[in-house]
Amino acid sequence: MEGAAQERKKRIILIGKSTAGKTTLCQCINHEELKYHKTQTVQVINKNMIDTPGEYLERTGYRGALIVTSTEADIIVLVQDATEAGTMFPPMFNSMFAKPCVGVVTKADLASKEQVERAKKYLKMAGAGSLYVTSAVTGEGVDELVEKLHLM
Ligand SMILES: Nc1nc2c(ncn2[C@@H]2O[C@H](COP(=O)(O)OP(=O)(O)OP(=O)(O)O)[C@@H](O)[C@H]2O)c(=O)[nH]1
Ligand SMILES: [Mg+2]
Repeated sequence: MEGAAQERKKRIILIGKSTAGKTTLCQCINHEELKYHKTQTVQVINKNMIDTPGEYLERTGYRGALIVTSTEADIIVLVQDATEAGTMFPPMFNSMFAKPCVGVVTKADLASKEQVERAKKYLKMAGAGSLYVTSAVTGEGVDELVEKLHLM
């Protein structure tokens, strides 16, 4: 896509704690090799995905940076690792942004049904509307996410 069509593509911002799987999800969406590297700073990927470091969520002092960075996005994507007991998202976290907010559960390949349900519950409490259950390893749920969020 070029020009105007490119500009019409939605832009998402991925928010979630460290190792939640934000960068890996971007790699999977882009059909890249899954390669672990810690995200140190905000990265715009493929012009339509804003990848953030987990610290932006984990450290309350970074909340301002998160809000400012999110102004560049159309949709807020909250990323929750299914294998993680607990969440960094406070209740109604979505209200910080005043933008549509969706939830993505990652690492479904490693998780039990109960763990996936728990992750969905955390995302709902955080204020996510639509929920997507994904695995970057098996590709589960990723095409649906790309299609529904108009990422390609
Ligand atoms: N099995 C499995 N592993 C995953 C999946 N997604 C991510 N991982 C692994 O989880 C680890 C952390 O993933 P990242 O994508 O780097 O996490 P991140 O959210 O970008 O973390 P920060 O950059 O620190 O904020 C890596 O070792 C990934 O390989 C998944 O769907 N399945
Ligand atoms: Mg990362």
